[in-house]
Formats: sequence, structure tokens, C-alpha cells
Amino acid sequence: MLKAKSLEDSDGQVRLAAFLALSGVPASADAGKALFAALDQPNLTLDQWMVDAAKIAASNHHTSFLASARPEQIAAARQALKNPTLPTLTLADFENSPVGALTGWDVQLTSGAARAQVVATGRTSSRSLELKAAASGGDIRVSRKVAVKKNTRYDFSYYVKTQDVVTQKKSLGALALFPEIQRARPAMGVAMKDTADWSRMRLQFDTGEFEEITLECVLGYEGTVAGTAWFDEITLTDLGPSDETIAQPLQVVLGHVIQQQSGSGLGAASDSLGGVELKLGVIPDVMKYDVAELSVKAGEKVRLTFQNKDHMQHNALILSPGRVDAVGALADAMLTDPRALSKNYVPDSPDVLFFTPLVNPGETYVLAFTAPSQPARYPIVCTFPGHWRMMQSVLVVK
Ligand SMILES: [Cu+2]
Repeated sequence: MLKAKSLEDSDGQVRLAAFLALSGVPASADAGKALFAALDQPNLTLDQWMVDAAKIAASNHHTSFLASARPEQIAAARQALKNPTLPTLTLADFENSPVGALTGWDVQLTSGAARAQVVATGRTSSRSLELKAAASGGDIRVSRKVAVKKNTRYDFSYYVKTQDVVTQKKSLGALALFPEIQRARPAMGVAMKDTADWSRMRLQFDTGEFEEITLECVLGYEGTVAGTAWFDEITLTDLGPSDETIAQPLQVVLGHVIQQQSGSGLGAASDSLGGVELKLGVIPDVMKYDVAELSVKAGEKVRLTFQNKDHMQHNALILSPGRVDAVGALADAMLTDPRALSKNYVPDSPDVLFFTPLVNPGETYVLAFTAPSQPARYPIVCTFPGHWRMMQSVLVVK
């Protein structure tokens, strides 16, 4: 395969297959060198999945991969690691807004009685937006236009706090959303109700053809609620073009390997990673992991790379044998826990042996752990609301 130059093949799929193949073979000097050469080309762009595959392959052959890098390339990759800042746009923090009013927003009382104003308390600062519905119920939305780049991925983040929010019929509670950005439903945060302290909501979306979208903060939504909600620190982070190309893949992959090797003997001659590399992915749109089972030896060191190629968040919990239903019931019960999101929907249970946090669409998380010493079939399950019955795999410990 190395001779066939498949790493430099003009067909991206062939290159991806080659990278993936390299991640599954024993560490070899030729493979690391060839991978480095394939990435070390001016003006090379790769999509993010290929960059992720290249990271795994480069980790597997890190000794020869790093040995191929010139000192200035290492220096540039280290520098990039120090400054991973993406452009973040603050849409609203209300800090300069007069208290007791709401200027610059359209306020729409959809039904019932409710009001919107800036108040003199914030999450970490001195102002936030308050939406307050009467005890008899109200549905209110405040909105403003936001300029965005076309065909660009954004990470949307905001903080919300609620007090005594009681939903009625079909209403959702307190949430922020962009109604123009449609998937199955508008791009919206998880709706909050009851009483909950400041919680961060995040979601990612693609602007498509839009250059202007509407930010809405809503209390109610398709029905009235009683209670009060506060919104603060509403931001959009530009994640780059939605064709998902990464302009300097070599620097990104090199940075990944440097970070991984720091503290474990950078440039050591022997393979210092140790343990076994496992991969778990998600099949888009069907709420399923992409493998039925993974297997390891008892007591072995494991690095599980969980890659979420789906459009929604998922996690992966490794459970005690036979405890899927018990942990699933605890996950269902978390639907009424206002801190569920901040707990990544991971139930407090001794049956949860290892877990990843919620992994955003397009992101990858590496979970390192030591496999149990007891050979058995350990369930792997996603506890994002509604997923656990469908979304299961097994870690077979032999
Ligand atoms: Cu899931």
C-alpha cells in the first residue's frame, strides 16, 4: 500500500482508507514517514474526518512521524496549540443595557401575560435578560437579527437560569433558538423548566445559505408557562466552513501527537503509547453505534476513541455486566433533573465504570482506562435522553 502511493492518491477516499489502514498496523518507521510526507504538502486541505483519521494513524506511528518533522514545524505546531482560539462573537451579555428596559430587541407577547427586561444580576457579571411570565401563564419571545457567514458551522452557547417555571400543555419552558436553521426542528437549546441555577446550553449548526438569522430567547414556546427565566452570555463561535476542510492538516495532526506525547517521553525510541486502541463511532441519523462489540484483554490499558459523526450529541458509558436496564432507568429519571445536562446525562451509579462526556456533532473524545480484570461482557450505552434502548454496544473483556 505504501508503494502504491495511496497516501497521496488524489481521491480523498483512498487517502482516508490509507490513513485508517495505518492506524491498525504495528508501529513502523516507514508508515510514520509516509504519513508525514502525505500531510507535508503545501496548500493541502482535508476534511475533518480525514484529519481525525490521520491523528489516530500518526499516534500509532508517532516515533517515526515526529522524527520526520523539521524543528520549525514542531515549533509552529506547539505555538498553534498555545493559541487554539476561534473567533467568538458575543451576541448579548446585557452589560451595557439599562436595567428595567430592553432596548435593541423585538419583544413579542405571543399569549397570556409576561414581560422582558434587563435586570441587575448576571451569571458572572452585573446584568442579564429576564423573561417573567405571570402565574396565570404567558408566552413571550424576544428576538434580534444576527449577521452570519454563509455555509459556515457555528457553535452556539448561552447560559440560562430558571425559577419556578411550570410548563402547560405543549409549552417547552426557557430556551434560545434560531428559527431559520431547520433540521428536524429549529436549532434550539434544551428547554429548561422548574428551578435551576445557571446552566450552559450549546449546540452546533450550519448556516447554509443564510447570511442573517434571528436569535430568539423564549419563555413558553408553543404554549404558556408560569415562572421566570434569565439568559446571559449568548455567543456564537465560528467553527469554519461547513465543507469541513482543515487548511493546515499537518500542523493540526502534529499538534495532536505532540500533545499526546508530552509527558510520556517525546521522541522516545520505543512505543510509549502502550495499551490497545479501540474505536467507537456513531451511524448518523439512526441512533446507533457503528460496532456491535469491541474486545480487550482483562486488565489491559485501553484508549477508546469515540467519534461522533452524527448531527446530535451522544456519550458512551461502560457499565457493569447486566446493568443496562438499571442504568437506563436512572437515565430516564434524569429527565427531571435540572443538572442533567451539566452531568452529561451520566447517572450517579456504581454501575457506571467509565464514561465519556457528551460529545458534540463532529467531535472526538479519547477515553483512557484500564479494562476490568474480570472477563465478561460489559455493556456500552448512550444515556442522552431517549437513546439508551437503541444505542448500545458491548466491551468484551477476555
Ligand atoms: Cu446517543
